[in-house]
Amino acid sequence: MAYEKIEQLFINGARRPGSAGETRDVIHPATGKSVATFCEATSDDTIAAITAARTAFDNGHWRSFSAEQRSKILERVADILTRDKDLFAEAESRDTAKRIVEAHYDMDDIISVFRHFAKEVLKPHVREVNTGRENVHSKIVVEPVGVVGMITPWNYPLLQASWKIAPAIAAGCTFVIKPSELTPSTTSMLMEVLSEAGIPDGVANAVYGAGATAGEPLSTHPDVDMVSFTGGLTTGKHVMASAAQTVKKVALELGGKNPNIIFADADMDAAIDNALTAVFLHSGQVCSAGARLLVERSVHDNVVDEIARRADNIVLGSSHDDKAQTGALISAGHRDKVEAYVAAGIAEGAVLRAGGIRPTEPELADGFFFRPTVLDNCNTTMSCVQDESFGPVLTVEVFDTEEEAVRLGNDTIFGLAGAVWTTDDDKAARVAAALRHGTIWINDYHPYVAQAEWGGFKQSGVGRELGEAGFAEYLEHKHIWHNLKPAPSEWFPEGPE
Ligand code: TXE
Repeated sequence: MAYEKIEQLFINGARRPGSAGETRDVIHPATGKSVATFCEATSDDTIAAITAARTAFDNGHWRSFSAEQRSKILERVADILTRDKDLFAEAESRDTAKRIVEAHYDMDDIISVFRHFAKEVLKPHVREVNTGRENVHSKIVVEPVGVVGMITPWNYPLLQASWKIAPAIAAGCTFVIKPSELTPSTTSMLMEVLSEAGIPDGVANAVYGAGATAGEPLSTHPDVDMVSFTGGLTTGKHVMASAAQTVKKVALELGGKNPNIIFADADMDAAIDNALTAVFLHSGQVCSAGARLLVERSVHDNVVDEIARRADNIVLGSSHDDKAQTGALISAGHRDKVEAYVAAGIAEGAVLRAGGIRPTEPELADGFFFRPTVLDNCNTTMSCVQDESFGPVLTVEVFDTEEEAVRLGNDTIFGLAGAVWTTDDDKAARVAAALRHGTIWINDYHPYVAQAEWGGFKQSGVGRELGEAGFAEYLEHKHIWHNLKPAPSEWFPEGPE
């Protein structure tokens, strides 16, 4: 399939430029050069997209699609994405500078997400209620929430879009999505796939551009029933407050500050190797990155020496460089933020053990690269331990007891994910139970599957994506009470004449 005009907005099944005629360049992070020019939506354009989604929801055609039909559409989307996987992976890696191999892994995950919700929608969703009364038939049915506003970030652009779009289609919702202004390509391409798979006009709409203009109506407009947001904490709070004005349903995934706990009795080769992947995968631009290493004092020196040595050996490079092990940060502004975060950590007393600098290779000079960084001697009073860097930065803290490990692991406003490394299964189970994070890995880091819920405790968010709960987010539950033998209730009987 030729993906044409993808730089234009997608509203009511048609491509169109932004009404103000403005555009924005997409910058390839590994070179700093423009690789695409997308149309910029005004807030009026987003409102037009919301109106299209509202009309498509209210006119009844899409709602007449059965669960089986919606399931077939999702399977078809997965098939088309499989067919066009290379095109999508190229586009994703061009916008994000992630290695092409990682973009292919993302595509496998994305396809599995569509297949998961294709199955989820076929499960029975009607529940009979035993009211204890004769002559009453009572049941709970599910219905789509309605029009969903979706706002997504730049680190896993199509993956995060698919976590929202697949369940929304499964449920029978209509939607408007605004991908990050830094990485709009694959979300725009997906609109063509949805049309090819048989989604009616107006059900799926996409607008591009700045959050404060193109994104804002998705949390404020009264025709939007739910807003689902993935991104930073500050913007997430703003979206939630805006959505409160019209009491929208809100789903938020806001990142984390995730503890990776290594006990002295762990399989050290596995623990150290995975500690590197936990934090440096995709240059740390992962909401579940294991950015806080908590290590038992007796093994601290060996563990940190080895992690620092291996961090220094990580090869940075562009997406098609076979030797590269990770890539650039998303933007110059984001690298500035990561550098400031490292400087603040050092000023607060952290000891720099690796990285902390931009790479010196001339071929990387134009990209937004930053060396994998290890900050030792950290504690929970430091901003570098509490704030999300969202870059390739590991902070190291020590602990002496299991209780202390748990206390430190929970000493954060976030609660997205964490891991524990030990050969003692009972200890692992106790720690997993005591950590207040949405995903806990035992002797592993990072794997997730579409069948399991994903989301955060505390300020990491509201609601869940994936799994069964990730489908339920897009459903309303309706109780239907059918009195089979109607009779006067006689609550207010007629009084005496
Ligand atoms: O995110 P923003 P940014 C974290 C990470 C990062 C920080 C800031 O710590 O350093 O967030 O990143 C849209 N109304 N995460 O500035 O602003 C915006 O256009 C509606 C964690 O890139 O949250 C984009 O589409 N939408 C995260 C989306 O919100 C608005 C992944 C996310 O951008 C808006 C990325 C508004 N008023 C960053 N303002 C994760 N959880 O994985 C902005 N947006």
